[in-house]
Amino acid sequence: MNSSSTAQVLDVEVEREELEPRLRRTWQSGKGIWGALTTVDHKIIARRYIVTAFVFLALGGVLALIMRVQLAFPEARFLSADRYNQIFTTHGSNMMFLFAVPVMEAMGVYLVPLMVGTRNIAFPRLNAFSYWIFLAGGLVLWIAVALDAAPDVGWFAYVPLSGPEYGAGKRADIWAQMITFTELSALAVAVEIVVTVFKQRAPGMSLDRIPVFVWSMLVTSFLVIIAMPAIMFASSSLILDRLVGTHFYNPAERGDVLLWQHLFWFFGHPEVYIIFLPAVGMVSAMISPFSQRPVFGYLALVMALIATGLLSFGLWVHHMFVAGLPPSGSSFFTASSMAIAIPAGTQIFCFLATLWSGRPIFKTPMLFVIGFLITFVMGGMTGVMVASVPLDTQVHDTYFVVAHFHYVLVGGAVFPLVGAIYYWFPKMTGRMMSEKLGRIVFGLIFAGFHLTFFPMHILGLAGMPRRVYTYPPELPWSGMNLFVSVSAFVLAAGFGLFFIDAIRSLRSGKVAGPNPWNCASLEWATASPPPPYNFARIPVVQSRDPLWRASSELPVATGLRVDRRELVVSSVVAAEPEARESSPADSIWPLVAALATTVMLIGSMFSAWAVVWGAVPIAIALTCWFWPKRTPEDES
Ligand code: HEM
Ligand SMILES: [Cu+2]
Repeated sequence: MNSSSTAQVLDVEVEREELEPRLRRTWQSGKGIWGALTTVDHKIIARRYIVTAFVFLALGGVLALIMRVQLAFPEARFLSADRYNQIFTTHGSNMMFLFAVPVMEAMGVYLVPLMVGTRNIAFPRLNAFSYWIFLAGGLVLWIAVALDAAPDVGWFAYVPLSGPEYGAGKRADIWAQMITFTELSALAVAVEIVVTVFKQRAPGMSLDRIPVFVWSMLVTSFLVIIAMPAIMFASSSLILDRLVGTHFYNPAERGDVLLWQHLFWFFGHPEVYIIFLPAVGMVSAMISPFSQRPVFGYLALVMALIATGLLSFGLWVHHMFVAGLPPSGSSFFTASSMAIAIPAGTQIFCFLATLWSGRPIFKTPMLFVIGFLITFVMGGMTGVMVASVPLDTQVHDTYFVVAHFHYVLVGGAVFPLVGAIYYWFPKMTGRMMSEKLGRIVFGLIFAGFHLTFFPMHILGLAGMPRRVYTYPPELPWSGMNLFVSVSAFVLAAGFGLFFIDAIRSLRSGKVAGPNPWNCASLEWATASPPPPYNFARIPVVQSRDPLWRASSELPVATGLRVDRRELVVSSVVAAEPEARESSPADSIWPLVAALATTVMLIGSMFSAWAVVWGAVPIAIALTCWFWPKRTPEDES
């Protein structure tokens, strides 16, 4: 990045008070709009990702409220059947693909480099690219909503409904291409996180000293890498069926409808762990400082994360119990679905043991941890219930299932996430959120959630099917539906207050020091918010809880250049420093490449030739992106 590479300046050569200003000059992103478009700082990109994902949460929440208004009374005419189909499809797809997965990845993009003590994420330009692609995918879906052309095929878009025979217009193509956008961006982030964790850890952070949150992001990233190609293949082959007349899913031409379900759920079940495992990591991070002890059972937790990851690929067929399976298949997938309760239970016991043997302080993040424990266990129980074929046959496609998966998704991931925002907000912004409002937010969200979703179990057992836009007054469902709808507004009020608190605290929150909660992991060893170079000197790790164990000051490593962006590359297992590597400078090409990719992907909904002609600008952008910079890459 610097042309005068002959005259190296190492950090040991500059005066103490000169070090930080010089590092800042080297690492700071540009000013103004140009700086914003070219930055490769993982913190800036992650903040964008998080804010965008929360905007999608709010939009998806508005859709949920609209559905609940429609369902409050029998035979309501607030929405047409067609609009209702678009809305529940967009709600589900948006929540899964534009909110839950990206927000978890984004927390990883922000926190993993800080937690492992490095100066930027691996492949920072790819990181910039992934954000732009994600944004484009989100815009595609929401513009379709505004144009009354949103997908109406459900979040799992089963064929033949989504195929060329029944799915008219471009609705299913929009769904399929939104998948391609978001999975592309998720895959990019997963690769960055794996490489950051394996090769950029601070000296001394051997595998058994990695924070549990970092482990959880590592396992999640592997799940993404293994699961997402299945859905990208599914969505692309669906477009091929629709656009150029292939027959992947057309039984009349020897295609296979069930192939769709297998491909979708081979991705779709691990997907819920892609959302849940980072949440386990967040809970592990939060529960330790607020119990004033290291988390109980580090090894058990890490093993449980890995076991959950592996098992999650062996149970996708439980989503297809009513599709007609051979009995041996049903038994196998019932058993494996129930088996995953073992690692999940292990995690819960570790958390309970941490609480039991610690001295808990009930600050807002901790309240959400408690909310998570209660709610997730309830969702897990109904999960074990629907893993059994006879029961699932009864409740399949009823509101019992809607209740079950919101318990695990909201209880298992959104509660920890909101707690995590309260917890890491001071690190990300330098200011605390309000403890007083935090308690009200928790109360509204927790009570609102259970009042909304618990009755759905009963509605489901009483036979109310999911994905219906209305129901006749003779059926015994109306009172309960009204109750659910009113409760949904309590829940929404909780989220509204949460947003207000976050925006208000940005400007007027209490100023937080570097480590306001007295935590042990490395992200708290630097300023809040962290400077562009993260750490003035790279910390050296000697234990699992570096900030609690270090006697006086954290030991540091030196020897990196300050006149160009450099970071330490370390060995996979022991994290011994191996080399210095230059870290890429800011660049506009990731944005240009993302725009070119967007044009190609949108064009390919209309003509297969878009892939051919669209490849040209992408190739040009990538060539400029990777143009050699004539700096020696690595120095040992
Ligand atoms: C904020 C409160 C929420 C409310 C009130 C709510 C409400 C609903 C309702 C009523 C349905 C069923 C629609 C139908 O079957 O006719 C539904 C479906 C769904 N929701 Fe939510 N939801 C909320 C949050 C979330 C979150 C946070 C997620 C994911 C992280 C999520 C994921 C889904 C999915 C995947 C579906 C299935 C869509 C489909 O059937 O294709 N929801 N939601
Ligand atoms: Cu599943």
